[in-house]
Amino acid sequence: MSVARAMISVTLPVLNEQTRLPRSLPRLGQFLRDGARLPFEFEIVIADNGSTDRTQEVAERFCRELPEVRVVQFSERGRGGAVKRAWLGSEAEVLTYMDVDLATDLDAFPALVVAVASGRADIAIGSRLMAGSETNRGWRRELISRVYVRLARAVCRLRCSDAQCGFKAISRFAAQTLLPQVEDNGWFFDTELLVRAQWAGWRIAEVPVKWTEDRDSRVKIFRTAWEDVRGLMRLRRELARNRKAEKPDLAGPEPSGKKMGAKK
Ligand SMILES: Nc1nc2c(ncn2[C@@H]2O[C@H](COP(=O)(O)OP(=O)(O)O)[C@@H](O)[C@H]2O)c(=O)[nH]1
Ligand SMILES: [Mg+2]
Repeated sequence: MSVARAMISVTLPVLNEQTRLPRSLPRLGQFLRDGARLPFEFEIVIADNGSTDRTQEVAERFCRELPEVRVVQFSERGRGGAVKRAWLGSEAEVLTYMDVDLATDLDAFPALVVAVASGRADIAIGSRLMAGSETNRGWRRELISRVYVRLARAVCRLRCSDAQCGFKAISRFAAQTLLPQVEDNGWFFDTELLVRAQWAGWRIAEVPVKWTEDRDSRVKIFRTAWEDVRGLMRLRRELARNRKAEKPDLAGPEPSGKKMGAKK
């Protein structure tokens, strides 16, 4: 396989995004074609589960007009489930997703992809809470985000500085191994993916991002926080059971170290 033909996939999970999708998708397409300076082909996958507005119509129009755009549609709600479905259905070597509001500045995207494509990491995540990040958001979400990540670190031994930023990349091999183990299909999906990846020894790289809050949000903050806490406790119990049984946490990766585009 030649480097020039390697493919990255960018999933845009969407729920009732008839307004934000037409603003963001052309910008993203332009960036991937001209701005990103990545030597890879790309596809954009719009993953829509459960929209009740005109999102489907908008997505299908983009799909007809732009050859690099695909749409996947299904009924169960949840951002995690949408990302999982889109990633498992893609042939690309590097699978990424980002929120459709483009709250994370696209400037960080090449670093995210290169971390995985080069073989340096199996997963790369945008972080709003590490040195070099710039975050512009209200105090309430800032506080919740900081408290949550501390909790995840204490309860589940997470070592990342930010779990929930909607800006992530994963190798196809890691995705195919890890995704079937991830039970959550909602907002906790991201944390569960990272926790399971760390338990099993996959390598995670963090990339600092510029992040600007878009106040148009699908998140129901208290319900989501409660579901996140329940998710952490579920993983905690699993960790305790595994320790008691003296099992290795989960099957880890075969160290591949293979770079994307390397000859097979
Ligand atoms: N496919 C899908 N996408 C969702 C769902 N819920 C939220 N999203 C998408 O997830 C992304 C982040 O949502 P947003 O409301 O901006 O979250 P916030 O930035 O954390 O407030 C957006 O692209 C949403 O359209 C869902 O149930 N299914
Ligand atoms: Mg948002």
